[in-house]
Amino acid sequence: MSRDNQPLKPSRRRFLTQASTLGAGFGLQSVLPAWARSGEANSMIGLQPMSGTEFDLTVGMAKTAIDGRVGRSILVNGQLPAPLLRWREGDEITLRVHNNLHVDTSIHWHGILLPFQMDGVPGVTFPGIRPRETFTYRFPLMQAGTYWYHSHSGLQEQAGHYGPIVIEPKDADPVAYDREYVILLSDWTFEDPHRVFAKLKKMSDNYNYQQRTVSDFFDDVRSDGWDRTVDDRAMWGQMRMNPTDIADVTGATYIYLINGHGPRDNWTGMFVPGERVRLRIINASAMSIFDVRIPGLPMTVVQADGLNVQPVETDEFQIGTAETFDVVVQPTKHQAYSFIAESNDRSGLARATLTPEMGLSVAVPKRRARPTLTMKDMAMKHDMDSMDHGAMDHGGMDHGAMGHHGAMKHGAGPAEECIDEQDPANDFPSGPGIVGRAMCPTNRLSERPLGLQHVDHRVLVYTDLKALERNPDTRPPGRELELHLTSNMERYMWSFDGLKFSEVDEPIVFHKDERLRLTLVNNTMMPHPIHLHGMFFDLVTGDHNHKPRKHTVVAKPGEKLSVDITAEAVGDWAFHCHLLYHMHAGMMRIVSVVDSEAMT
Ligand SMILES: [Cu+2]
Repeated sequence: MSRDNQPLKPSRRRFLTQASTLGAGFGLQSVLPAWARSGEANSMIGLQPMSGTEFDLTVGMAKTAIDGRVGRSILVNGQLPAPLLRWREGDEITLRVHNNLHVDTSIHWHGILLPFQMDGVPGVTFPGIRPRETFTYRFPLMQAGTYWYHSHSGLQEQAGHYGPIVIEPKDADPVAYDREYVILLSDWTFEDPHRVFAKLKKMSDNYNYQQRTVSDFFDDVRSDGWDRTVDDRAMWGQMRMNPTDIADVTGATYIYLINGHGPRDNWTGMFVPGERVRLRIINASAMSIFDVRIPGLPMTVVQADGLNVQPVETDEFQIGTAETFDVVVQPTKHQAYSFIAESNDRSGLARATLTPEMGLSVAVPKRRARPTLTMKDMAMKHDMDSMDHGAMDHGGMDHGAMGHHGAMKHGAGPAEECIDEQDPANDFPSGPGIVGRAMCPTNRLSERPLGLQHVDHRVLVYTDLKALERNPDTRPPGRELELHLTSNMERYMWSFDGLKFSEVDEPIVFHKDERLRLTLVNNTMMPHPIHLHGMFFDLVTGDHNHKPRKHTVVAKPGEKLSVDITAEAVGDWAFHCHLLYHMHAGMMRIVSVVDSEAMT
């Protein structure tokens, strides 16, 4: 099939039909930027980005068609997602951001190394952009790769204020490919994001429609036996937790989008069999962690968070909120493939199609069984598969008392892996913001993510990632900082060390040019994608010179992981969980990189 001989564009035709049924006055046709439109002739030859060194971006609000319904969203230059910005490493760029909203806005350039005044976090690095005002960002590009941008004001990101960035390398790209697509994942709700947050505050498992039922109970009995099932149930009940509590906000309210297209809109990218197709996959969602696969097509991961990694082939990977992964696929057959991004709690999925010809049909796999948390996710000694229930004392296992009871250690296994609470060195903060402590946190970087432990194909784990280039700083860390991820889930309180952002006066201080190790201990039952602005994390995977370097790292439940950081960039930087409502609830800090020599 020739590139010029593109058949009709069913997806676009349907889109226009929807637009006319929804009312002609909304200007819906222009809402999707060209790069995000599906099955277009021009998508055969690549994306239509905004490129160059000078950009004007206008933030506004308008009605938008999403998966056949009308919602109100925040648009940049009238588009959802916001325009693809295509930059070149080494250029200095200027971006004038005009605010047409009635409230303040901002743009943060996620993963971009720049002077902190250009980082775009209101109250941390600049005052924000007032209505009708313009803020001019200007910075040099010192890196290449796939990144994204989004509002750092209130809950605007949930309402559509996000877009992709591709920075072309100034030297030859080590990744070979014939065609590329940006695949930007997001979660859309027709509810007002503030209402979503208010509902979470009122009842944190509001969107968890997947709680286990009586029939689940009898299924469990059939597979696990009566005693085990009753034990398991009683235990979860006494902990006042829910083993299906994987995500706070779920497919009960979300539609999962790819390039602004819902599953019905079915974003479609074309290929010629035999081509190497690079997919730049960005998780621009507010609250969702996705499991990504293309059934029948292996994916070679070549980049993570914008930086090249040694190519590694896999069949599925998990992408945390704000992470990016670039993969290369090479479909050789004349057939269509489904690109599937399933939310990690299995409450919904985003789907797109890769095809050599419009109209080829391909099955969308059914959603898989929802995962359930195990005792390992609580950082207890054993998971349910190996636990000796007979020896456990369930009586004292109140969630509120988690970690303050000898029974939590179960008496088995090497004690040194668990925390000795008698040791004053293991002091743990207390207060209303903390319920629960991981008593036996473990490094889980080589483990498959929750929900993918038992799938019968290859799954990427963090320790598979190795930087393509030697790490720029291989000094051993001079000091270590430990930070606890904490929560009181029932009250929807999320924090570091038990204190929410508004309760903390002091920043976390890094000293300029020091190499330090930051250790994160996740005392909560949820995975948290933790993001530091302005600097990369070198993930401590055991590799010496080729640690994967990331701007966002997902800490699994009950996990203790470390990252090494070179504190190069003087200034104040936001450091937070990238689940939007967790950040909003207070899981955030400021990191100040201080040049003490300059001060003396
Ligand atoms: Cu979080």
